[in-house]
Amino acid sequence: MPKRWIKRPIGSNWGDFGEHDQIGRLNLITPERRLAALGEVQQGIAFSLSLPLDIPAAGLHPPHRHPPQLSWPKGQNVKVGDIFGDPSAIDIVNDDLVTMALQYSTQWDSLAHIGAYFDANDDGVAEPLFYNGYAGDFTAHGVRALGIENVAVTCVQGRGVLVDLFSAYGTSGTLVDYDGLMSVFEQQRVVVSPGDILCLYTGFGDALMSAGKAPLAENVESSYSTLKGSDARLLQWITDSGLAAICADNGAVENKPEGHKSGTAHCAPGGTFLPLHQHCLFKLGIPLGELWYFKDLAETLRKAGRNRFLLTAPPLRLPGAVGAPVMPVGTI
Ligand code: UVW
Repeated sequence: MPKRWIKRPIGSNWGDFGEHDQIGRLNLITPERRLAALGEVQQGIAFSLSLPLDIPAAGLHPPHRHPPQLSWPKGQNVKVGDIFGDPSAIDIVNDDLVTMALQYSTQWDSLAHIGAYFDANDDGVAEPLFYNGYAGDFTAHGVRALGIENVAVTCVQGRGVLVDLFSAYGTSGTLVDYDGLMSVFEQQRVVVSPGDILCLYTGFGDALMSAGKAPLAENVESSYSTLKGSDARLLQWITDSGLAAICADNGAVENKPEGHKSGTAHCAPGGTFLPLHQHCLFKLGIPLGELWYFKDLAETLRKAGRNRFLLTAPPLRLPGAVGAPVMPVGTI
């Protein structure tokens, strides 16, 4: 079989975890690091870090990302006797069906979510590629490589490190660059080690939860902090830190470009709209979690003067999907 690439993107780790690797930096969550993460459990208290999957309400996503719609194709409270054949049976059954955009609410982006045009075979023509040089090939059953099932079987269980950007930046709409993140690390005595999962509590998840089913007010999203994806020092720190994954309670971890909703946005230097997505998903194989919910965990950790916990967050093991809902659990 010919090699998928002979030239890799500058700053990428393609091939470092093996020619056929499909889980990227999740490889860094070793048994030893998982055991260390278990050592963070001191009180036996568990927190759901998921929004209800029908939140956010309308207004955040483009129309193709639609909320869950439940239906009951066989009807409701169906007599089992009508299916199995003996009408004297007392049993009643309900089954349901859901259609939803897999990246509507609390989710992981797989490494097949964002790719880039890159000339990996060095023939002078850029081809559309994803992490480790995989092509975005689809079959009738979904994407051929890098699907979310690869993330699911790792179990995504390791040490979560929560950074409380909400305490630091509130609703000032700060774009957090390298210096901004490091100053919060210093204030909150945050240390990120290889294999850790960085969890960014911005407060936007709380706003979504409070809004419930009401449409979001116009500028709510931009009043919470996000990482400044175009900051080269921040991206270099992500490379150097060895973190395994990043998740946030906002819609994209990094800032989306102005005008993205109206289709009038301009891309950042380097030709990308989402530099942090490029850096993490495409170059380094770092999955991104979005629209998580950290309020209760964050308040408890803050009171206890802690920021580390055991995180267990496997996405749905849905073969061929490029993203999937997740029900993350934080245990302290
Ligand atoms: C895009 O909006 C393109 O991606 P994400 O949902 O990961 O922010």
